[in-house]
Amino acid sequence: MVISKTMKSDEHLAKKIADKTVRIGIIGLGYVGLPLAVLFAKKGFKVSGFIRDRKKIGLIKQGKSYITDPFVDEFLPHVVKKGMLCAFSTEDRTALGSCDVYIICVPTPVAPDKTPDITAFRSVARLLASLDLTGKLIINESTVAPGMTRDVFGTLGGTYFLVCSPERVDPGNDSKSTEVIPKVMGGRDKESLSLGSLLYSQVLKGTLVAVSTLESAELTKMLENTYRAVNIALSNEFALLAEKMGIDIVEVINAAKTKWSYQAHYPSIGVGGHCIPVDPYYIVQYANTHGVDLPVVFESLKQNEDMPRHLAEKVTSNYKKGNSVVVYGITYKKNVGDMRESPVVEFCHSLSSANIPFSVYDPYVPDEELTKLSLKKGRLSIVDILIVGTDHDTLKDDYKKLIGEHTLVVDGRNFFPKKVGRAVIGVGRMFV
Ligand code: SAJ
Repeated sequence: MVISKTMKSDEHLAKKIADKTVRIGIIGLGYVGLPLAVLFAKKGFKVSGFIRDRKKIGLIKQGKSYITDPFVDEFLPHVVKKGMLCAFSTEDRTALGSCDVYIICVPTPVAPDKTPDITAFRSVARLLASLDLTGKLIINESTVAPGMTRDVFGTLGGTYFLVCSPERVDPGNDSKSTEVIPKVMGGRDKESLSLGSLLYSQVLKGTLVAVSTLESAELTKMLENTYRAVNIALSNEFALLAEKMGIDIVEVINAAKTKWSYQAHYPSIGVGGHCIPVDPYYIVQYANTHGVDLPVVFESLKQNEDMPRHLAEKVTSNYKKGNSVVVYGITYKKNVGDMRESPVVEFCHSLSSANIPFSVYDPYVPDEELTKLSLKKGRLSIVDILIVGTDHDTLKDDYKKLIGEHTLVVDGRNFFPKKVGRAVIGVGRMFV
């Protein structure tokens, strides 16, 4: 990216970025921030990572990861040992003040009533507002509704640059590391956008997609994740119809996939994670505050949220007193250890409410996490009812130890392509 001569006020920062003497501060070291911190450090930048959890600071100092990410597993020990990545408490004002660039990667969840909760997002703004930000660059990667970056980070005092570049991490997908994913970004002004582009171009191989404003970047992320939530809901709705008609919905989806303009989404026990079931509530609230209703979005969210109950009904209607019941997999999607917003946790609550005793087996979840949720740890032995909560790859081997001729399988992920055990009741399909 050529730095044009008119950019007097940011030439100094541009030069530090170009010669990698800039100090990068990444605030929030979770599924988004930690891979990004390792990537910048691996590419030769000095990175300070900021996180509240002192235990995690200690783990990083030992070069140990606490997320499921093969790239971090491989390179974190190296960059920490070389002193290219150091972890600090968010309270460490000296370390914070020594950075030239701040990349915000804090969670933006919803409250139990589904209203956006930007407490962590706002607390970062308060931290930065206490510093001298002159000539510095703030980049927001956290997912927020249009206008929130400008509202919360636009008036912190001093002359600084501001960019919004929403994260697009896909946990558990090794083929889509942070380095290769196309990067959308919008700047408060052209100088900010140029600095953001220059910085990311130093570490990313994916396309840099510049948009005209901060709000365009925010709405881009909202659209792409809401699109996914709505299309999953469409598949769930068609699955309910297919169940009534005795049609195999997976066969139908795979046939539809042969059409160029159809992108396949699959029905399941539900939609979890910190993105897809959450982000659309930000845009629903934003639209409503601007007098616009989004009924398709809102109804889709409700459809997805009803799937755990729908699956639980398949168990309660087949359960006989004394049946042994195991839920295989409780995380929100396969091959990750994350239980945030997991529909399987919701499903387990429904079983408990129906007084059905069950245990949970998930190779990605430590026993203490199950204990925290008052869930009984299951074993790999033949059961009367097996529920597929999460279709971890490990199920390919484990199922043989769980399913006997009499076992009923309630397959929340349509993992099984044909009958096993006594019968398989899937989501929009059944094998008897
Ligand atoms: N799910 C379905 N049916 C589908 C796809 C997903 O029920 O056809 C469920 C999953 O089991 C999971 C939830 O929806 O519970 C979310 O699935 P996901 O694959 O979208 O998982 P995430 O949350 O890790 O999504 C991430 C997101 N990345 C970011 O927000 C930055 C999302 O934008 C991506 O679309 C997604 O990765 C991806 O493309 O894989």
